[in-house]
Amino acid sequence: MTETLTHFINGVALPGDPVGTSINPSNIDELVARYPKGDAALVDTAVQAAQDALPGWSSASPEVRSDLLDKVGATIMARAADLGALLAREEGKTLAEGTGEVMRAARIFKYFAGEALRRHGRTLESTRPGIDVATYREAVGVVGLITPWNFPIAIPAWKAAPALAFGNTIVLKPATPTPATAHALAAIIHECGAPPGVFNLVLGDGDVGRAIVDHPGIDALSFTGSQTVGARIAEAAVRRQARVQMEMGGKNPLVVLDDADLDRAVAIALDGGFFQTGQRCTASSRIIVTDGIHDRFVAALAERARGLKVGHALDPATQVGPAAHAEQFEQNLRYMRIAVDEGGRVAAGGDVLKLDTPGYYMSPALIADTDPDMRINGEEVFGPVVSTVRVKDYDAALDLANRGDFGLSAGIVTTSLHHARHFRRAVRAGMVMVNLPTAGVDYHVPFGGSRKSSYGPREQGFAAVEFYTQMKIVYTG
Ligand code: UN1
Repeated sequence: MTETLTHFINGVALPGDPVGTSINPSNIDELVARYPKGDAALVDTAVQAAQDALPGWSSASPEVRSDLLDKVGATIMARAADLGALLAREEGKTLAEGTGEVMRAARIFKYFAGEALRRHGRTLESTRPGIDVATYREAVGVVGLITPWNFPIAIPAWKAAPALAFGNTIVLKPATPTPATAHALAAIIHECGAPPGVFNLVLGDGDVGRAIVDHPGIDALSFTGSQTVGARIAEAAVRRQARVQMEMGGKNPLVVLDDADLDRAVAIALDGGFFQTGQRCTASSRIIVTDGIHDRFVAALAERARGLKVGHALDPATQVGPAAHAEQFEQNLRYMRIAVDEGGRVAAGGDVLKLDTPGYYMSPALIADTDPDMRINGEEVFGPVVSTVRVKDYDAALDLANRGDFGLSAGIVTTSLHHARHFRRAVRAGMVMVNLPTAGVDYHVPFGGSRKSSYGPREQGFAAVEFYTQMKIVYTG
């Protein structure tokens, strides 16, 4: 079934010439949706609608906002099976991963339904007698959300839910490869009674994103995507003093020490490296292994990687789906060639797979015996391609973990309390995972990295209020 999508502007589903196509990466002969592509003029209309809706929405009772978010969460949850299947068809993650992501999106809305009611201001004692001092948290204004294809419902949810909870209005531009999932979310938000203009969706390509970034009516920008695009957005935002928050790439190290439980270490690496086809900014893409466990670990991980069932996202037996789109697929294969040319040894996978349906399938790849300076250890691949580096001890592992431009998530697998505690403090990353995969985070906990991975206040959980509100300080005499 091919859906025809619309924009959503000022409470109206706005059709257009459906020139864009969303393709099922598990079967590229299948069209998931056709969609219209917006332009700068349409972004301007959407921003205008969001500006007009702002006074009403930001001053509405928090109960009104909470009720909307709760209803959106419940509706997503009730339709999790269908939405999960749509997501798996459009993005290529497995049905279980797709449904899990939909449930995450639902729970994010429910969490922020609670946050909307919470009191985020403070009262302070004045140094002057008879004066009251209080801080309030007010909406920032119209927020522009630019979201990636790898979490096509959870990331729009984790930006939109706090934005709405705290009284902002929204213009969302979802990633080009996954418009149908974002459209389904927008339709639910409207169906649940969002007032016209509170939540606007503009579909399209990079020019829509740029029009949002450069629009003087957008007060804040939240972006998740590549570092290159993010750097440009930050510059443009700072130039016109718009608030900006960005989540970008990672080259997340997973350190495996000699004293680790081997089976556990392998299971953690398998999950962090290959699940969701490695298409997570938090993926464990470089594994740093100490000498004493190295050979056993690499052999066991290679064997498990070879055993993973790659297939159509909707086949319940599939463990690893296809790459989400052609460009990503080519990038995975390009990095395979780069790694081999630089001297890496392919311990498993990396082959293009011809299955029953034509899709972007490759076998999960483990590239062993790599040198820390190889490009495969510095650049984000965003696919099921994992490298290993051998080091002599913990100190060398930590040193390597701290190299590179990124600093999103870092993991360690060890039974040593001493090393786990030291790593937690000394590793340069926004998130540290001890005996857990670097990817896979809770929906109610702050999220974000350091260095080139993130910029601006943290997303999610109790931290989301920082970005989506501005503080007003009131003295009363
Ligand atoms: C996760 O690891 O559960 O785009 C979430 C991404 C991240 C989210 C990862 N912003 O991959």
